[in-house]
Formats: sequence, C-alpha cells, structure tokens
Amino acid sequence: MTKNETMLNWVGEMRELVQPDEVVWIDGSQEQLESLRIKACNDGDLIKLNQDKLPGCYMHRTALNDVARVEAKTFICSRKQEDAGPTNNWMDPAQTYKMLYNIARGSYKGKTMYVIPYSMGPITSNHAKVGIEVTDSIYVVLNMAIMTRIGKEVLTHFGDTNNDWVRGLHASCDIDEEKRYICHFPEDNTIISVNSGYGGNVLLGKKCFALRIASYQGKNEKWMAEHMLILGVENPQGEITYITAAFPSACGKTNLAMLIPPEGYRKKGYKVYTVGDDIAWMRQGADGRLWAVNPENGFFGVAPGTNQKSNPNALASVQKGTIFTNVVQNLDDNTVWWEGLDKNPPRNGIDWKGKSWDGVTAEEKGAHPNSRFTAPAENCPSISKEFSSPLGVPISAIIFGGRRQKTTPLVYQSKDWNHGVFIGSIMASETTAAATGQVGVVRRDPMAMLPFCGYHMGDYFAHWIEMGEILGDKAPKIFNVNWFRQDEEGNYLWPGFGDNLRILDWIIARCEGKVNAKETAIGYLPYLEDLNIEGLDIQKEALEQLLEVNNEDWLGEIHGIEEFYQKFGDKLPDEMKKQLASLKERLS
Ligand code: GTP
Ligand code: SPV
Ligand code: MN
Repeated sequence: MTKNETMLNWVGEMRELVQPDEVVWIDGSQEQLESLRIKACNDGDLIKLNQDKLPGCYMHRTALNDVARVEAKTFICSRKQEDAGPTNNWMDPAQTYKMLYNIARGSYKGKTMYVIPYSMGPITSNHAKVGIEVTDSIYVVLNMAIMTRIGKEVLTHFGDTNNDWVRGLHASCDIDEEKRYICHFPEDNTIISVNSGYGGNVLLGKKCFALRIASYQGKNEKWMAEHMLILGVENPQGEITYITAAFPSACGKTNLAMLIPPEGYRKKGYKVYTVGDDIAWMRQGADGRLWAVNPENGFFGVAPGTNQKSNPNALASVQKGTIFTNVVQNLDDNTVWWEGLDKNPPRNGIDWKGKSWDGVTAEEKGAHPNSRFTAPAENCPSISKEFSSPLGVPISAIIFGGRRQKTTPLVYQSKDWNHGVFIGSIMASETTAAATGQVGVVRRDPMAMLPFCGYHMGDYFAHWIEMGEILGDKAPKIFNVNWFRQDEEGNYLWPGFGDNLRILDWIIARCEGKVNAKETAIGYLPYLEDLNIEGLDIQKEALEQLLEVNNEDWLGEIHGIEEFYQKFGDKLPDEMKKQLASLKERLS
C-alpha cells in the first residue's frame, strides 16, 4: 500500500518483534472492515446487535480489570526526566523500550498483525498528521475506523518520502494489569501500549497521539493540541460564532458540543453545530485569528446519562454504525441499555461483566460508569458543515470548566489572555470514572490537560502565554464555567445541558462587546439581569448563589494553588506568579 521506507522498515521491525502469523494492512475498504466484523463476532470479541433496530451496531466487553485510562501506568519517556515535568510519570526511554519490547516480544504468535494507517484531521488539511498503529485487536481496528480517517487514501496523500508520522504499537498480551504500560516517546514520535484493550489506552490516535504527542509537537511548531470540544452557535441573523471548551474527562464536553437550544432560543432561530467533542488542534490562520480543527472522525462518548432529554443528538448518533463498550445487553430484543437511558431497564439482560442481569431487582449497575459508545461523527444531526473543512473554524472564545460543588461561579470572564491562562492553570475538578482511581476527589487539572500534556506543564503554561503574544488582539476571549455548583442538600443549582446555551449567549455577547459585566476579584461576572432565564424554572436565590464569589472561599483556594504551583519550580512562568500574587491581593 505504500513505498514509504520509513514506514515499511518500522512495520518490518515490529513484525520481527511481535511475530504474527500474518500481516494485514488496513486499506479502509468496506469489504475489509466487514470481513473483520464477521471474524470478531466469530471470535467472541464483538456481539452483533439487532440489525433492524441498530443497523451496523455491535457491542464489546473489555476485561474486568481494563475499563478506563490508567494514569498511574501512563508515562512520558522523554530523554531528560525534567522534560516530562512534575505532573507526568517518567521512565528512561532506552530502558523502557527494552522492557516494553520484552513484554511484546512474540505476543502476536498465532495472531494477525493489523497495520492501520490513519490521519488525525481531514486528510488534505494542513493541520492533519499521520500515524500508523500496529495492533493485534480487531476491536481496535474497527474503533480506529470510526474515530479517525484510515486506509489507503491516507498513505497516498502522505507520500513515499515523508518521515513526519507517529509510530504506534499496541499489543494486547494477557491484559495483565501489572504489566500494563501506556508509554510515549515524544522525541521519537512513538507510542507503545501493552496489556490493555480499553479505548483511551489503545486507540492510539486519540489521547496518546492527538494530545500527548501532539501537545509536544504543538509547542515546538507553535500551535496547540487541547482537550477541548468545538462548537458553533448560530444566531437568528445567521452568524455563527465558534467556541472551544476544555473540561476534564466526563465533565460535559460531548453534552455541550451537541447542545439543543432551549425552546425560547429555538423559536428565535438559534442553532448549535458540533465540530468536535473531545480534542481541538488550533493554529493561527491567515487572518491572524486562532483556527480549530477536530482531529477525530467520531465520538468515543460516555454512555451513562445519555438520553433523549440530556443529549438527543448523541442518542441519534448511536443508532447506526456504532460500537458499544461495557453496556448492558438486552437479550429480549438484542439491543443495549445503560443507567440513565430510560426508565425501562431490561429484565432479561447481561451486564457489562457478562453476567445475567435483571434491571428491576439488580443491586449493582448494569453498565460500567465509564461505558462508552464509538459513533461516526457523520451520524450526528447537529454536525457542522465545517466538520471536515481543512481550514477548521475561527475561534472567538475559549472556555475552561470543571466539576466544583462550590467556590467557582456559573461563569466568569478573564481580564485578558494571560489572566485567562492563569484561570486555566488553576482549574480543579472532581475526578470521574474515566480514569481508574477514586471518584469525586477535587484535584488540580490545568486546562483539563493534567493526564494529557506530553511535556513539562510549566513549559506548557509558557507556550500558552507565547500563543497569546502571537495572536495579539486577535486572540479569543477566555472564560470559565461551572455547571456543577450545588446547594447545601447536594442538588445541582443550575439545570445544565441545553440551558447552558444561556451562558454561551452571554459569553458571545461579551466577545462582541454588547454587554457590561461586574468586576470581581476573580474576573468579570454577569449582572443577573443580563442572563436570559426566560422559560427557566429557577429561583432568584439559586441564581445569586450560582454567581456568588466568596472571597473567603477563594482565599482558601489560594493555598492549594500555591502548593500546586510549587511543584513547577523554575519552570513556572513569572507571569503566572504575578497573576497569583495579584489575585491574592484583590481577594484580601
Ligand atoms: P470525555 O469523553 O471523558 O472526555 O468526557 P466529556 O467531557 O465529553 O463528558 P460528557 O459530555 O460525556 O459528560 C459526562 C457526564 O457529565 C454525564 O454523566 C453527563 O450527564 C454529565 N453532564 C454533562 N453536562 C452536564 C450539565 O450541564 N449539567 C450536569 N449536571 N451534568 C452534566
Ligand atoms: C477521556 O477520558 O477524556 C476520554 C475517554 O475522552 S478516553 O478515550 O478513554 O481517554
Ligand atoms: Mn476526553
């Protein structure tokens, strides 16, 4: 399929290492993918679902010990430890290659080695980058075929002499937790993942390439790879404003990206378009603005909680050509179910662990909290007409956000770019089931990139500051949101989901200079009367609570920030120290 010697040589080396019975290059044809689906069903890796109700849909169950990203087993293997920084796990590259090769050696015996050429980003886009993933898992091949642009076309466009591509080796081995490693070698454009079969650990184009390796490339090449959704809001005049938003894993990116406007907005003619739900690659365009491309071609979304009311666009996206992972199988009609889908759990089901499950009497959840769907982007009713545009879309606002029970208000705006970078750098959020470990503990997660930044986070902050200098007055405005603030009883104060458009509306008005704001110690907040709450059943007191900035609480926050910042030592940009000092001063 290619004459590119750098690719052929590397694939040859991998073949010698893992010793498969045969090698199959994935050309991207429907015939080839269909034959792989059939094989995966025969092998028991996939279950074919009801093709009348869910055409082209399959489900898969991972091993019980392999249901989420493993941050403790994820490494940035830069030559110098210092370059990985204090927030990443590091191992020496030479020793790590040796260890990983020992684990992977001979592990494809009796199996087929699949070679997947893929493009992150529309194939002809200047933003796009190419990778090759070698895997022994058909599940990985079929997921990559949804999540990225794959096959012959990618190689043809890439050419025979180019060496700027990312090497990715995935070996399932024994799915042994103890020997599970997700390792990145940013200086070698290389990723090696062993002993896992879970999405974020093995779909190497996604977090491994499009964030960890790409963030490193972006620093060197002066662009940005971010854990951000991209959406467009069309107003009644037909003007579309594009926004990106960085929220940590399972904190609402997919939901916001596919938002359906509340009735009042719909009637006026507002529309929301989805460009991406997880990752944005952004660079300066010819007009000086920041332009964003979604490097992915599908959605690897959280299933639980997805329903007709919370996210109808996501639900519509998973009706065909979708792979479900770790959900409940309904044996009565061979469809799928998860907590929060509807109030009719199957009586005759199989849970994510593969055991029979009766949704009425069961005490345990049927679907894993991090069960996911892999759906083609083109299925999404709200998909933007710019989705595959090689240039991407121009960004007016960048939003940071996380899950915070208190302290952080519903929305506020930074004073300027560098203050916005500061706000991103002090982000904190309660952990979720997207990664293994304790759920619900607040941790610092700068720009929602803590698990995904492929180099020293202090240098990453400096890169953000530098991008602001490059963009100058064309830089997007920066905001922070919190949909998750709670009252004393633990109820969410803000309805969220579709109603989040009310906040985007204020954000856009701010970008256009159409609305005033109240200056507080932490930044600009909306005046209550400037939020459109028409048709919303919310008490004035709740809104006041949502918009409260309690200086005492924030002073408490300062301590945690200082502690976090200390980790970065000399690498913490002076600008961030200045920002912290002036916040402290404004608060007291
Ligand atoms: P990753 O794919 O892990 O990066 O996550 P994501 O950021 O795309 O998260 P997603 O949109 O899938 O949301 C995950 C969870 O947040 C689901 O349980 C949602 O129901 C919940 N959620 C999303 N938006 C809102 C909101 O506006 N309010 C509330 N209360 N919950 C929300
Ligand atoms: C996340 O955890 O942020 C995800 C899912 O988007 S995964 O692909 O597993 O990383
Ligand atoms: Mn994500």
